[in-house]
Amino acid sequence: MSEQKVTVRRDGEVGVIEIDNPPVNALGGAVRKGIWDGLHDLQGAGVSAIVLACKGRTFSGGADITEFGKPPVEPGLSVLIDEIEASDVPVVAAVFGTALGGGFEIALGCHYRVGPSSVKLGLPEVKLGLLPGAGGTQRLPRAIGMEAALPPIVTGDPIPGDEAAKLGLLDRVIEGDLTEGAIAFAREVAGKPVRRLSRDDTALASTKADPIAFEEAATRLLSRSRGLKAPAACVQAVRNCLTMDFADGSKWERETFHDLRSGEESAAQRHHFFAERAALKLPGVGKEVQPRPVKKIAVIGAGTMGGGITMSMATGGYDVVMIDKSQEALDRGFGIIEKNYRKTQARGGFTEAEVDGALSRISLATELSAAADADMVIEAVYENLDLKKSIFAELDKVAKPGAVLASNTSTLDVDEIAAATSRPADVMGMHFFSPANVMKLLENIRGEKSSPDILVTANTVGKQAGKIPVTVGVCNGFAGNRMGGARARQVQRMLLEGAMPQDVDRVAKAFGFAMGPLAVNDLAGLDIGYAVRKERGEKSPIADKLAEMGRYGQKTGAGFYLYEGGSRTPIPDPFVENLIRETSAEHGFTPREIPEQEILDRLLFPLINEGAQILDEGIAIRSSDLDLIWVNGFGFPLAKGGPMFWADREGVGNVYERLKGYYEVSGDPNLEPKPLLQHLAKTGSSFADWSKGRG
Ligand code: 3H9
Repeated sequence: MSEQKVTVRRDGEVGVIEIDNPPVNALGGAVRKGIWDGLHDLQGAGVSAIVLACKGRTFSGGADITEFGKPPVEPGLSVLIDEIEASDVPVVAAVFGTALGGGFEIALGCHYRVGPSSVKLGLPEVKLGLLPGAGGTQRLPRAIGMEAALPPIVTGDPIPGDEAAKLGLLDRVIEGDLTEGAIAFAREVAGKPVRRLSRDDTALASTKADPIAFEEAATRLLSRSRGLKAPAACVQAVRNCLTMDFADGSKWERETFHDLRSGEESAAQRHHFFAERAALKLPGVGKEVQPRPVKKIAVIGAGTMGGGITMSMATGGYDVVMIDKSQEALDRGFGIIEKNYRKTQARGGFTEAEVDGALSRISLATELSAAADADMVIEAVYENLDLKKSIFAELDKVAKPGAVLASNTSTLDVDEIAAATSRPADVMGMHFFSPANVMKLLENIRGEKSSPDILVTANTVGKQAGKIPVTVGVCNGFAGNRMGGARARQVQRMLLEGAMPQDVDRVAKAFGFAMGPLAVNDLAGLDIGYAVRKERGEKSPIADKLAEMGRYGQKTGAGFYLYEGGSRTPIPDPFVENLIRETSAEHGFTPREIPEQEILDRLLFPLINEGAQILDEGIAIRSSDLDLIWVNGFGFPLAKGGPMFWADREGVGNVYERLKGYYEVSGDPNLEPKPLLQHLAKTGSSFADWSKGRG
């Protein structure tokens, strides 16, 4: 088996070990064994240098994540890398595409690295809730210094090839035939003494002499790490270079890697890695379905959503024409876009050239006819079915054949919108979340007649624009907001039963949400929810009363909480507490103190229960899609993986039993367990099991 994944050959005095393990040359057991054997065979044959090369589209995506949790297979990656580094003949890594995680660590164990300027070298383990576990935190600081090594290790963002060359990580930039170039390089370095990073502390000297700048950078990086364990472990691993030698630092790294790998946070983050990739697979849509080519996108509406969408698309490299009826609205919208870009630039999120480039790709127009040459149109006017239908009828006349016509509706029936055109197969929903230039989630809505290739196109465009696309079907609120609606009803019910807003929000925050649901309501504006309920004929006694009093939340200085002097800090308000008690009495409740566990359950179970129903109805394809939606669009803590993943870890049977208990005691129909939840509980199954094989 190892022969198939790794081949060994000679080119004169130079030995070549070549990995061939599609799709990303992950370093599974067979690959590691193949390299190990190849190294020893070539050393035994007396070669003067060795090139480590890879076939396919990329050098290596690192350790095989699918092997995690399975019994270890020798040789381990660290042992293999140490063995490569110990070689007396120089080993040259021929890197291209991406060298990530263990892939980069193996390249750091080699004595030289050569490759094109387009290569990306990175240690993204932190994004999987891990730290690099095969010497990366010890060798990278010894290669480029602790301060330069810290950000890529803590953020997981890769180092581009040209920067790697400047840092001395790439010993030669080779733009032509890489293997040939690497063999030629290997001939040049053959016979010269090798530099082993593990034994060279020179680059650590400046931080050892003065660690202040390092510590400041660490504090800055950790302030953005959402309290996750892995970034803090990454910092500590690098910091260990100050006090530990390579062997002890590596031991600490390896042990911490194993601790993190067996923890819940990493399990949740690995779940997300695979969920993001699964979400791009649509049932019945094979690999042969190609996206339509998209270069130019028209965005209709220069308001908050239109502006945010325009930014995302321009950042993604698309030419964007933003269309609005009034020049004034366009100028205002463009002004905000420019300000947002410059603000991000000032924080180091974009370079000046990137901002200039993005702004130069945006044009403005007051006529819908400006959408005529667009490959995709995204309508983002306010939520009104008649208005949207009239725009789509108009678009039908001006848009070129084959253009994807998408509505950024958050509630309306995409099929009705599609019916306003003569080409419903080209129509779908693309539901962005506010602020659209920041929020990662993109709920792509598959209309009844949407053709498969427009769904693939929307996924491709979404990814290119830095979004996490998830495809769902048409229903009221689609997946995310529909689950949120179920939770909102339960929150209001808990207030009627005796909980105060601060009680509910405290429990939500302790679970890991950045904000509690009532503080979120205040942020979004209580008038918004009120208007939606009115249109649907729904009621929410307490929220309705507050909205009717003009207490819209943060923007009016009062909602469920008070906000003093323009501050965003919610202050519990005795007036609201009284109002809640009165309303509770009006509805015949006897207030009680609700235990924190019950509050938490009743915050999470409605999401899970409604999620189960959404899956059962076929609105969402698989449970991991709902996790992506809630983590990336609704602030569900990443460390907990999402509501459906959390339910699986908690045990669907437990969730069902507790939910049933609350339902029986309260008689609240919103708490009645849905059939799929009951079915999984009764069969001892999980949402993940149920989702297997679905697309
Ligand atoms: C690590 O290295 C630990 C070490 O420090 C210590 C060890 C002791 N394993 O993303 P794509 C699959 S941890 C297994 O669509 P792209 C992926 O699921 C690892 N499978 O392609 C997908 O499968 P499917 C640190 C992997 O071209 C297919 O390959 N490394 C792995 O858009 C194609 O993937 C990382 O975190 C893997 N390591 O992007 C890097 N990687 O077709 C993770 C990918 O069934 N990988 N797959 O859906 C990536 O970032 C991207 O995959 C990469 C290619 C940039 C490489």
